[in-house]
Amino acid sequence: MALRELFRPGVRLDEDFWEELEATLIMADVGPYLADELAASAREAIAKTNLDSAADAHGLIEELLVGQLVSGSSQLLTAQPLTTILMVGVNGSGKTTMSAKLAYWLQEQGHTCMLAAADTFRAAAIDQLGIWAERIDVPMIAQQPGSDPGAVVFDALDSALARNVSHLIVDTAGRLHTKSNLMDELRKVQRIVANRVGAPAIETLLVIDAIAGQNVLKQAKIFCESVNVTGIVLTKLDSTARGGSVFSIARELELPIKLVGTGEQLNDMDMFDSVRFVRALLSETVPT
Ligand SMILES: Nc1nc2c(ncn2[C@@H]2O[C@H](COP(=O)(O)OP(=O)(O)OP(=O)(O)O)[C@@H](O)[C@H]2O)c(=O)[nH]1
Ligand SMILES: [Mg+2]
Repeated sequence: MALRELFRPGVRLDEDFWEELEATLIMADVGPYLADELAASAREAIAKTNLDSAADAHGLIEELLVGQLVSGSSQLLTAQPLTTILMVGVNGSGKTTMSAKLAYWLQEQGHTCMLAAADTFRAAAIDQLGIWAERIDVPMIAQQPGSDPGAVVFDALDSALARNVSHLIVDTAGRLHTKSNLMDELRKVQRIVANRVGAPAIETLLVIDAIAGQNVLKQAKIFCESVNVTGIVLTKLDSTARGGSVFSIARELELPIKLVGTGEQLNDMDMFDSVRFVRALLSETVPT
């Protein structure tokens, strides 16, 4: 059942309602523990009112869900003279695509960007970013496949500062959180940027695929333990009705969600808006 149906006119706030709310949240991938907690706290909040119809309680329950989601500001960092944005995450989560979308969006906002191809594992990865860079007319700094990502970033910082661009977006290789040597490499990249422009000028975005659901929490935690993650990017929201996993991730990690990806095209990106996100989740038809 979609949550929207739950709030249809005539539904009373009885035992069945609370059970259905919890079940529906679980189906939206909020996670059983959090679904139980959310339903219980909504019930408690509603008990303090004299509301007795689901339709009347809709707004309050929506507010409560939004409250659980918001952790810190969703605004992207702005630093002077240069903001460096590192895209990190497991393989295939959408880092390269989001790097391009973000550069495109920032340019539209009047900023100037540069891309750094720090995924040096595969020649195809450099080419993939290169094609985007050409399409959006953003300069890209790259080296040979197999070169040190730290060296690429070092070069890119030089170029970005010399050319006076406002944002350097660094696309890193997908890596499993269990590979400690690769996590060390990421730490090194972060250190190189920090040495050059200072740690507060780095936005490190953990890119998470919404389709992966609840499983990503563990990997997200390890990324956060390894590097200083400053925000979450949730991709592929167009492919799933189960974006609810973001509730538990945002809460557990105490990180703001900053951007969402909603498709494969350049325009398929939004700044995260918690109210809109919850509304979409509430109106989603979840398969039963
Ligand atoms: N539907 C949908 N597809 C997306 C979205 N973002 C990325 N993709 C697709 O997901 C696939 C992987 O995207 P990439 O950007 O290459 O992911 P990546 O994290 O850079 O992958 P690796 O570099 O291999 O770790 C591509 O086919 C993208 O077109 C999204 O928001 N929605
Ligand atoms: Mg990539």
